[in-house]
Amino acid sequence: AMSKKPASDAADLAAQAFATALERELAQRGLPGGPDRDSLMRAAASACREQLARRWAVTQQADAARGEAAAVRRVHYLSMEFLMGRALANALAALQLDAPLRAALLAQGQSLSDVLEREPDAALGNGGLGRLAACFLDSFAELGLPSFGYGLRYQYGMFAQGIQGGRQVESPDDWLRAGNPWEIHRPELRYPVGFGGRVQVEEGGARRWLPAETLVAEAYDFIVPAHHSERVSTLRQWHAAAEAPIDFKAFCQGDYAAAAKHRVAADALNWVLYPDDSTEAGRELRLKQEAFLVSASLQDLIQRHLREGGELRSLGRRNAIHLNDTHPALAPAELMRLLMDEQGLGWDEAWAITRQAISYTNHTLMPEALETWPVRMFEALLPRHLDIIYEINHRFLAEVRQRFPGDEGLIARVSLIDEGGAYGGERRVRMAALSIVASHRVNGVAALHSELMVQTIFADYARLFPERFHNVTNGVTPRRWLQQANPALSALIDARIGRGWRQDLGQLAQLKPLAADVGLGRELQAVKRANKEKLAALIRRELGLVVSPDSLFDVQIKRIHEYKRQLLNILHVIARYQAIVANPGADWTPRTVVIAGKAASAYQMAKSIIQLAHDVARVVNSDPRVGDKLKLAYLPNYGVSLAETIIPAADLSEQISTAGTEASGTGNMKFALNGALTIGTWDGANIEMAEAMGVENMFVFGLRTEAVAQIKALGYDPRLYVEENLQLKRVIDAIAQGDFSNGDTGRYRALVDKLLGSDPYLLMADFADYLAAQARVDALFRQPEAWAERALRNIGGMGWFSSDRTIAEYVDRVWSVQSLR
Ligand code: DL6
Repeated sequence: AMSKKPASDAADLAAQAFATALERELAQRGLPGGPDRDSLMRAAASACREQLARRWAVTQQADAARGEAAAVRRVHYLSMEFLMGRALANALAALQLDAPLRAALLAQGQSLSDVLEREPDAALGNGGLGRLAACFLDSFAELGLPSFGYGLRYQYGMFAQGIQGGRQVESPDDWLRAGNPWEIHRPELRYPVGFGGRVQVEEGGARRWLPAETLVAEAYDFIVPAHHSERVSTLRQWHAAAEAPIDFKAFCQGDYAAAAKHRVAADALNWVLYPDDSTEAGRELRLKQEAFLVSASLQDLIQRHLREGGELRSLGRRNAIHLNDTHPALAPAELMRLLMDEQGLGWDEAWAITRQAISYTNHTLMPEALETWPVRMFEALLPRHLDIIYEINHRFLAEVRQRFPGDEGLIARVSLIDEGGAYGGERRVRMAALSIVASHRVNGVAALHSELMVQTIFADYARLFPERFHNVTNGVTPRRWLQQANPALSALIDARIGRGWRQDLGQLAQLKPLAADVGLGRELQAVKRANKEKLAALIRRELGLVVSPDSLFDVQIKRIHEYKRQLLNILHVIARYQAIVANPGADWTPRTVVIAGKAASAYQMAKSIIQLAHDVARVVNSDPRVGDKLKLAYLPNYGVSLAETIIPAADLSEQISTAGTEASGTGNMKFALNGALTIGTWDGANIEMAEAMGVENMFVFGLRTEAVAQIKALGYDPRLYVEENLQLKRVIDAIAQGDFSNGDTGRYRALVDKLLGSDPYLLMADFADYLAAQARVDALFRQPEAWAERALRNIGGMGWFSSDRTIAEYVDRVWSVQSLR
């Protein structure tokens, strides 16, 4: 029964709240010359925050009041990453405060967009997995799903990327430096989280963990509003504090280091988001962070359940606990511990609750990204959890032995403990195995990924528990990725099919029959052109590089990873450059290639790719023979806000991972939604996108998954492809002989050797087909009407890729929540 306030009321409220907050800001900051943009941004955030807090209270009351009878099930989404980006524009749109605030700011002589720019990104995530979690929070709110997102309040988010001499340099992202105007501290929510110590066996055999160290988890709430109701969703982020901030005795004795010991331990835990999205840092601190997130979140959940009058028996029925990849995979062990050791349940009862509550999403097939932890680290940090994991394993393996007697190979493969074969004798806990065994549902994030998941990395488990494995294809929120990022395109769509797509993205299908409308195509081109001018201005500001908005904007933005094949893109740029230089008078389709992305700080090959991109850019961009025919722009410090400017300006979206390696991709969806055409492999969600929009509307190239496997099985030799293809040979030779590195032949030796040696991602094998697809791109771009028609067909086909649809599927197939709005 929640509804919007009439617009005039909202405007009055907003103006009042803003004026009050601004006064407070000015008083606090004492700015004699009037408010600066930071103060205005903070005042605007405060004005929103008050209303969000009110909506939060109403939402919580409504959820709690539904009670046992309504069988409401709350979803608890546990994730080490939430890549939220900025919040102000989203909050203003959701609260319908954008127009009144724009007016209030004008009165201060400021534009809304300039003020919005002052907000730092909340970059508490590495890439796709973290941004997906942020889109999900938006959909939780929009769908009215009773839910909590749970994460950590890192003091430093994803590192800031600078470029010096063409190389990536990392610096800390001090996003909380000026405070966070959005967070609401909840001092009443505090939970102890233990580490280390020993397990005591009590009379009657009960186990009790006596931790050596205890930290306290303090809650900070970040509120995410729905856009079409007064519902909100909550991201609860945990901050670690020492139980007693200083050891007073040690302090009085003058031993300040000892006095501050606990505080330092707590600070370390809050410190930093691990800047690696594919391989675990293998550091004790990371495991502590994971344990901290899980324990605090589950204690919070149990306490809420009991406070609302729930019985322990109904805990699993009333609460879904979702593991966003294996980072929170300690959850089953911790839930068992809390239910048995703290609440006094027996194993069977606790296990039934755990299995009923827990579900798990896998986000990658890369075997090196499957998280495992040394048993000795568990012994030292989490001895009681290790006990429980051993017991889960014991019972699970007994079951397997019963079903498959004598198959000890299977036992070794599925055991929750790797006995050391793969790790030089070190025994390790397999977190994915724990997640699967403890879950009632396991899902992949796109159709192909889910298929490969059960055929490859989880084949044994799929044989044991076929009913657990499902697919839920990812999606993105149309509120941020179309309405907010691309207001001009939104207005154009509104004018043709109405505004309903914001809530029901499927309505975009109404654009399909209009795709051949030349007038609409021209309007679309005009919108794109304006967005490209904005991006061109940004490129000029950032890089001092002038690019033409008339050129084809060809964009690849994502984490730098060999499997994502930014290197293939760069090889194409080099080939094109060489061809232009060889024949400058030919009728070239002008291109601006834009690349952005961060490399994990320890990932040398990815860093080398970044450097090569800069070296190639320097040569190409300064060659007078080339001019507007080709430019390469590497934009530094990629993040959510930068993506919001780049994506609406793209003509071409590069989604060129080796088939079978990209779990889904979500950038691919954002681009197509904004009218870019995709050049892509038959990988991840590209496949479902092609099917939804018509494969003829995508530039598909490259070996498919089966062919990749086959070629590898037959003994892939990349050199053969190079020897056969003169164009490719010239490209590789140019890199090897130092054409882009001032004659330094050593700089890219490792990179070239890998391409010619093993080339695990088959760049050499896909090069020719990629270039052929790029030639088709050129040809179509020269026919603006045909291009616009395809772009409209892309947009029209994207209705299914809303995160609202994704969440509705989770609700239906994974979380079994009956009472959605
Ligand atoms: O599911 C979200 C996103 C997918 O779209 C990407 O394809 C996938 O690479 C990404 N995975 C990660 C890191 N994975 N782990 N662990 O970000 O997830």
